[in-house]
Amino acid sequence: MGRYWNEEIECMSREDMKKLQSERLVKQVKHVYENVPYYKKLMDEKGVTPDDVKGIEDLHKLPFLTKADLREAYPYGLLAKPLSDCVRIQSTSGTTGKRVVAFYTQNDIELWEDCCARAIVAVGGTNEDVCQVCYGYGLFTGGPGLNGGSHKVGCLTLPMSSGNTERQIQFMMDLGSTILCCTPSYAAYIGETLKEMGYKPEDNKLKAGIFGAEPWTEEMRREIEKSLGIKAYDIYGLTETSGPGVSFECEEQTGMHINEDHFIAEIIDPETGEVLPEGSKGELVFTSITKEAFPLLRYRTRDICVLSREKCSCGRTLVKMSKPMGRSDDMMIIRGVNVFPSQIETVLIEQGYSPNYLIEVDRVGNVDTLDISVEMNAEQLSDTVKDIQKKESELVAAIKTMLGINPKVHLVSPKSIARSEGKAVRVIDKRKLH
Ligand code: DLL
Repeated sequence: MGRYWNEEIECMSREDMKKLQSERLVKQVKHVYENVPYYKKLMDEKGVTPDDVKGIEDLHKLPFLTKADLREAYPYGLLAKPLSDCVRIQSTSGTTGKRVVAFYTQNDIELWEDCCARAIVAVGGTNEDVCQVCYGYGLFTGGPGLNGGSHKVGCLTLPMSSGNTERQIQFMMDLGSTILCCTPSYAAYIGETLKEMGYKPEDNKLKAGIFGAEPWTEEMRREIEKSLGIKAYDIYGLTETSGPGVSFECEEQTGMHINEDHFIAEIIDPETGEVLPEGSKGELVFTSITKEAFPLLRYRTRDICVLSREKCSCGRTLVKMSKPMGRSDDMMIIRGVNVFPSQIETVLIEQGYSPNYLIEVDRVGNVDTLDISVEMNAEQLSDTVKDIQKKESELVAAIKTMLGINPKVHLVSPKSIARSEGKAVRVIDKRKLH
């Protein structure tokens, strides 16, 4: 098996890719206009017709779709195919607002799984591999997406779903899993549990991990790589555009290649909606050009990142997105300062702490408070109260340097912060509850 799943597409010249995207976009806009009254209305209000879109250079003429539109159109309002053509739904956990329900035709599933197959091959996966999928199965897209990709590549697939960590480890050891797919926070937890069970990183057969579905830092990548003895790769996606596999990392590990034959990416200013030049940091917007049942045009992801067309050593020409630096709606404004949880995570790991922490934001009187609980490691447990206070002050100083605001830091005992088997909850913002 080669280095690519689909070399023709993954290494296509820019000119050919633009042509392919343009053809598909023109067709898709027509399909949506004719079959989705909700989007037709948005286009009519903006005075755009399918005839105005002749190629990707006209993409900016189309209206945006947001999560609010998804809520309003819930559940069937953005469906572009009759239900008789749809074979599956997937959905988000719905922790914020109404859940998102996405629909798939059989062809949509094929293309989605194909995207996941590209991600698996990009980390060195072949039909010789044993691929352990411990993303959740069910409504969440992580399990079904990577499961489908793994089948396509021909890996022996372990459809573990999330949870039951000791059983995960037993299968990993007994069957010799070589590729691990789960959230980065769960990967860190598996690493921690392996160590507790007396295993060394070289005791497992894992070579690569495909970790995504939540933000994670470079520092956390290094931690996971060390504890599992693997290379850790990022994968990105969202339910609205299919699930995992919208973009994936290659051996260079410097950002994720976007599957541009299926998704056109734009970066916009989240405040004004203006399209920003390549290389700018802003909100990622996706247009699905091949999806049949649930084809969102110019969908605002709220994820903040940067796109890069710098030549990649892997030979792929697909544009790369940086790790999302947070979501425009996850960004906390604390005492007027923009704070992303990833900034705090970077400091914690740099200072030698584990990625187990909880950020609590509240407002007392008119003043925002920022409390960060961080687990001590086992060695620190024997420290005196004075030592612990000193370490807390050091962390306060380091975080103050990073953010410009003073937090309260509490070092808590190991294992006292709940571990996550899926997406980790890192922030509790009590201000929203008042
Ligand atoms: O999390 C799909 C997925 C499953 C991606 C498995 C990767 C692996 P949703 O539950 O709809 O879908 O959440 C989508 O999660 O808008 C991002 O904010 C965040 N996200 C996804 N991947 C990453 C990543 C899946 N690699 C939302 N880094 C997205 C940072 C990510 N954030």
